[in-house]
Amino acid sequence: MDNKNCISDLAIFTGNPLFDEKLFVGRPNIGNRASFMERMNDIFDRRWFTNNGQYVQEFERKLADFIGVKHCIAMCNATVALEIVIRGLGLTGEVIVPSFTFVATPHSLQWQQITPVFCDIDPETHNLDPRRVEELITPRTTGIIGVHVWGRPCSIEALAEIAKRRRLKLLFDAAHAFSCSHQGRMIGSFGDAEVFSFHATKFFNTFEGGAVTTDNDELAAKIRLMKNFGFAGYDNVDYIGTNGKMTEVSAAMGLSSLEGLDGFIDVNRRNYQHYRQELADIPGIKLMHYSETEKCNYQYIILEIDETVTKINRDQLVSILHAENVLARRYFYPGCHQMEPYRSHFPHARLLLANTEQLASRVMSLPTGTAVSLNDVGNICGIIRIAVNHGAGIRNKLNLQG
Ligand code: T4K
Repeated sequence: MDNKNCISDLAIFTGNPLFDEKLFVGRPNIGNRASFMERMNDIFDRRWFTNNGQYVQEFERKLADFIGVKHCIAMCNATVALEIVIRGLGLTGEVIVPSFTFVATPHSLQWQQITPVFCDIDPETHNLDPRRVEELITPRTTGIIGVHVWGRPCSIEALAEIAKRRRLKLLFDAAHAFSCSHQGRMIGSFGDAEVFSFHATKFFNTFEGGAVTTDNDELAAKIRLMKNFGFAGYDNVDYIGTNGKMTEVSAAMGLSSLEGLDGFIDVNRRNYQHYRQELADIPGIKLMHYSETEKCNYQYIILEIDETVTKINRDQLVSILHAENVLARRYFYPGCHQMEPYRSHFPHARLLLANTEQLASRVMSLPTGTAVSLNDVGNICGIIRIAVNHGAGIRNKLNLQG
């Protein structure tokens, strides 16, 4: 379908949004509704709601098989999963992380008095730059957390080589990367462990939820205890623990999402390809590329705006889209190092994070998923095309800050 000319300049910037309903980044996908309702009835009938119930166990088995890993431990969310695996791995002192990530990544360290040391990214991949990682290692460093930003794998081999040589633990925050592969092997099977998020805004969700995957038997056993207060049987606590358990309702949603997985990815891929086609010839707008040889979930539609070409900057474009009910987002803005407590702890961090700062000022995310149609994609691209064509003129018309 060719929507390139489907909206005219006159259709937008009228004061009345082009879209009647708001189009969100992060609108949840809903898997097999009927099977979810069946499982819900079963949960009520059996009155077993949490604490390692049968749906959690089934969900864990299915995920471990899907990823090809020995252990999958389902959790209440990825943030708690990160906190637990960080503790399970025995990380202390300093851990190297990107600043270009969701703030949960450094918070999961800081929460337990471990210092996140922010490392710059490669501007092409948006992921940790291994050369910069090496420079930040000190005698206090105990680990590296790579984030597979947008579901695109980090430089896994380079990070693994550094971690091995410098005797550091290697953990991956795979919150964005469920159902993605690296060199034919599923994300979730690399490093000492990986952590997924199944938050409602992820293309694959369990309402709230997360999981740790690992091939390390000892670590898996420890994490299982830690997510259940450290209980190793009735009346017997072996470790300090917390409550990281996934509920049966979330697991039921996860099983229904698994049934819908291929459909979600098909829709995401279709939307992505349509965005690519529609945006291809707009100067200064670069759509982030997904590998054609690996498995991808296509859940993020990421644009980089080169304002020296577009004559309109990222924030102005986001405002224009918002005025038309397209709720584009600035992820990850302004970069974790600019958020508290990190801004106060490391006031000069930005001097070492030039690529992060630059990317955070030019990246935006557009709506996709099953709530977004091809026609919507065409119209969103139409708004972007017109905004870029008009450049500064539109700035005046909308009375936007110059
Ligand atoms: N590591 C990384 C790299 C991550 O990206 C994340 C989470 C984590 C770790 C931690 O994972 P979890 O502990 O959350 O499992 C959202 C999510 O809350 C967060 O899970 C996600 N990353 C992050 C990138 O995005 P916000 O602050 O953008 O959420 P919010 O409430 O603004 O929602 C985004 C949009 O989604 C809204 O405009 C509306 C739409 N929405 C949201 C919800 C919850 C819906 O349409 N329906 C919904 O139910 O953080």
